[in-house]
Parts: sequence; C-alpha cells; structure tokens
Amino acid sequence: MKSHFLDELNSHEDVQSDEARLNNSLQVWTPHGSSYYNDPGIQADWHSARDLCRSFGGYLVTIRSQETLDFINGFKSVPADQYWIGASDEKKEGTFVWVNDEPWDFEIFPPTEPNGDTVENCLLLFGDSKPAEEKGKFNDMICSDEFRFICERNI
Ligand SMILES: [Ca+2]
Ligand SMILES: [Ca+2]
Repeated sequence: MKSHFLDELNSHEDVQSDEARLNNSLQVWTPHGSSYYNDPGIQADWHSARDLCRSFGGYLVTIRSQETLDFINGFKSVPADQYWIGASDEKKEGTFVWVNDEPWDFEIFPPTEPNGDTVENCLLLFGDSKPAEEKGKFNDMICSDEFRFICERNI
C-alpha cells in the first residue's frame, strides 16, 4: 500500500536520493531479544509510519514489557522527542490494539493519560524532555501529527 508520506516523498525532485536514503537507513536493524529494531530517523504521521515499517518487512514497534520499554527508550536516536509506537484505539475508542494483533497485556500511562477520547487515537512515547511522571510513558495523540518512530521486525 502506497502511503501519503511516500506520495509526498515522490513529489520532491530529489526523490531518488530520498528513497535511497530511506532504504539504506531501514537496512540497519539492531537485534534485541527476539526482534530487530530500527530508528529510521524521520518524522511521519502515525499511519504513514505504520505503512513504512510494513513496507520494509516489519511493523511499528510493539512494547509489551518494562524491559522492552526501557530498551526502546534507550534506543531512540533523539531521546528528547516523542516517538510513535504501534498501537491505536481508532477502531474502538478506549480499546488499544497493537498493529500486528499481539495481545494487549502491558501498558504504562501517566496518571493524566490517555486523555484524547476520539480526537487522539494513536500512541506515542513521551520524550525525555517531559516531566519525570510522563517521560518514556505512553500517551494518546492525534494520528495525523508527525513524530519520529521505531520499526520492529521478527528475527
Ligand atoms: Ca482515543
Ligand atoms: Ca493524550
């Protein structure tokens, strides 16, 4: 499936170099546990991030343990930034599901989150620039906003 993000890339004159750079960055995967992880180093809306991870044989990252959460928070190339993760409640408000249908058996929200009702349906990780009670934890956000993201794929 062709994403809006890739359409935008194709509108650029230097599309070849953009795509080549993206391809190259997505060739770099770091093993951890039973997965490989990749920080493409770009920002995209949640659906484009999801589609980009899929187009390279993976999926937008899933986080189902404190150990994985700690690893991902340490893996981010820009720790201060927010990062999309592979969960949304856009199909049923209040019920978050992972993009690859893994069980929803771990979540860690600050006391004030999730707070977006039907306006905020995609999850990200708060960056290290946030207050201590928020940083590194889940937050629902507007899906069309653009943030960094991490792709995962199975070993
Ligand atoms: Ca929601
Ligand atoms: Ca929120």
